[in-house]
Amino acid sequence: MAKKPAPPPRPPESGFYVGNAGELHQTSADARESALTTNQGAVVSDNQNSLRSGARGPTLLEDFVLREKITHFDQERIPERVVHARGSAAHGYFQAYGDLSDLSCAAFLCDPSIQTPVFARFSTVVGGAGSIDLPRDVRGFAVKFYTQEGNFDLVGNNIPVFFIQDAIKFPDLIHAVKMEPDRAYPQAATAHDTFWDFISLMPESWHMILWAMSDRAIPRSLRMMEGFGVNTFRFVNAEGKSTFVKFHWRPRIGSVSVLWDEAVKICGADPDFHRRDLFEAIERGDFPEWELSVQAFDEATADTFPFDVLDATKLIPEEMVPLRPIGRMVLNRNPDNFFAETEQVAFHPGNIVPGIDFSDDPLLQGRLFSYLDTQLGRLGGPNFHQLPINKPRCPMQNFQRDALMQMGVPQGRVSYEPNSLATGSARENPEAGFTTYPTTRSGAKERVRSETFMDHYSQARLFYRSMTAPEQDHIVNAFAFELSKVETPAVRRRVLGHIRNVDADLLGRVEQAMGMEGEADSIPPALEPIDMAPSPALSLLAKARPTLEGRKIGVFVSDGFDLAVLEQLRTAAEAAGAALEVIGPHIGDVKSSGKAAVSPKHAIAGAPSVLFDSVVLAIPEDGIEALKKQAPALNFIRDAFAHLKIIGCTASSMPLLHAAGIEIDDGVIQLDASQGVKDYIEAAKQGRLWPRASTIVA
Ligand code: HDE
Repeated sequence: MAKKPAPPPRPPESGFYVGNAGELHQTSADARESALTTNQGAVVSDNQNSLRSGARGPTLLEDFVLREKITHFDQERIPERVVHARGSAAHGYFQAYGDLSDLSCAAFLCDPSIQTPVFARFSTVVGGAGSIDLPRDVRGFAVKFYTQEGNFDLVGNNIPVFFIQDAIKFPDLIHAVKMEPDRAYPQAATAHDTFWDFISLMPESWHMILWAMSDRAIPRSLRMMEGFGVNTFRFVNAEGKSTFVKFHWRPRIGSVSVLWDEAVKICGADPDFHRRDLFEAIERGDFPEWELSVQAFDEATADTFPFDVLDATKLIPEEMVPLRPIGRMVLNRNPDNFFAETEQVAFHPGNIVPGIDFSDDPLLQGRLFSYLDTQLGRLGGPNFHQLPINKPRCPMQNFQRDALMQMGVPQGRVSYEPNSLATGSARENPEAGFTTYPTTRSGAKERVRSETFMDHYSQARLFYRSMTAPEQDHIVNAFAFELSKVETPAVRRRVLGHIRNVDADLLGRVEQAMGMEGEADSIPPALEPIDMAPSPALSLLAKARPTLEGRKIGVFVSDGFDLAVLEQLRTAAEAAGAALEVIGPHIGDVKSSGKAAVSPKHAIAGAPSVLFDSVVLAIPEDGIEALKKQAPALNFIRDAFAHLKIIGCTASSMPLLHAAGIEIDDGVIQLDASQGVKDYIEAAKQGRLWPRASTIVA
């Protein structure tokens, strides 16, 4: 092919700087394959300057390159999700442990040799797409399984119950919790009048409220969250036998939460804390992993429970129906493009495959309408299933045609069924096709709530009483914090009235923390709550096991630090499954005592200790005086201590601890003592030093 003449040299007044970023423009027609083009395929000759009449003259309307580029940009945003707008996601796979055919005929659950691709999206509920990662909030935990029999979406949360019993209350709940419509604040926060006003008038929400005030609502990492299907589903086996199931996800590295004071500070230091954590863990090959279990029970067993399994404000204590592990999910690949995948993924609890079916839970029944409806508006029409992230990975064909953004080019003259003109075209299949489980329930058509849904407080009480002492303290503090932000005293008093129905001890503590002793309203419960046996499985702390897997250690060094200690620490931390990050007084290289240069990942001013699970101070003697005068360094230490963290410390760094006003305790481990690094790692595996909470309240 004849070569096009090279473009004229760019005039110096273009004014751009390429630096060492490589060639800015191509010079030969051979480069057509990688040439920058318009959406119509025309190669763009100049992506820096719009077409104008003379170097200083007006821009011309005929500049189709400019207009196409700007028009596309103007339309870049699509409506964000009305709830769960802020999310982070990853690809991976699910693999069954064995044969589940006694319960379900779903192929992906019955064959352990099948690796089913998945896409999991975690989200907050209350804030917008650009809001913070650590508000007090329930987290979405949605997984799309691209099974060989079609897509199955398990669209759950990190809390096993929900605020309301009937879908018709969902818009009210969400309007109440979101920013108030006249003032447009607070963004991503439950601590305001409209939320608590609504809650104070909705006794059914009280079990969920206890969870929302607990540590579950401020997880340390998306990788460390439990997940739940919340609604009761059915498994159906090949013989047509139905079993009710509740879905549970358990993270392999344990479930951990941050403290409220940490959450508040993390939101300032790194609003993308969870998103970054998930992305970076996957990039470094530390793949998040969850075990999927079910609680399986038949209808007769369900009838013996003192609550209704169709009521999504109730859980089934594991002590009553144990978890049966059925497989595991590993997330091992970050999305290539946030918008194309994380933003455009369309979950729908109605996406099920043979072997899985719905229950009559009225919340679930409403959800089955809502998700498809919301996708139509958000993704602009009924062809969103053709987007790569939503496409099933098994063969898919039918006679649905046309509509906005049709990306396929269907062939032939037939677009209906039955037909005799297109032999071999798609046909229904009564044997392999999805058949709905034939329930027989029927009744009068009426707007009514079942009597079996009327107990609103017993499980809230069960939850509170199943917590360890620190977890109970956090619930008390959370109530006091939230209600102190409520401006209307009558709402506060009404909320206290519900707390009375949950637990008298809790009421006393919250009233005292708020300075509102004796002010609780009297709210007669619809049904007198019962005392259930505590369920230790509900407590995160009670089931925590010592580990540093997936955790992050921040090591603060300055010039002249001991490289041997850093290397020992790194080896020990990595062997324990933790990531170690070096923090310097600045971002430029820091020199060890032997003059080895180390590049810190962070400068101290941008790396408060809230970003780490545990911290280490490795400051040489002559570095102390300067740091004693620096607030970021002192706050780094004070916060680590107040947040009950294990602090590793070289002997030379001790004066800095003293300068920060720290009283040495069992959670401060001297590293250069014999076995120091080993002792530090063992201590750090415990997470926090809870007894320290008696001397300092964060
Ligand atoms: Fe959702 N929910 N929801 N929800 N939900 C949505 O669908 C809805 C509920 C959950 O990462 C929306 O695509 C109703 C419970 C997750 O994309 C919308 C009701 C649970 C996600 C919707 C509920 C969830 C959503 C908004 C009351 C836990 C994010 C955007 C009956 C089991 C999925 C969208 C993602 C998203 C409706 C209650 C989980 C509006 C009507 C209970 C994880 O369709």
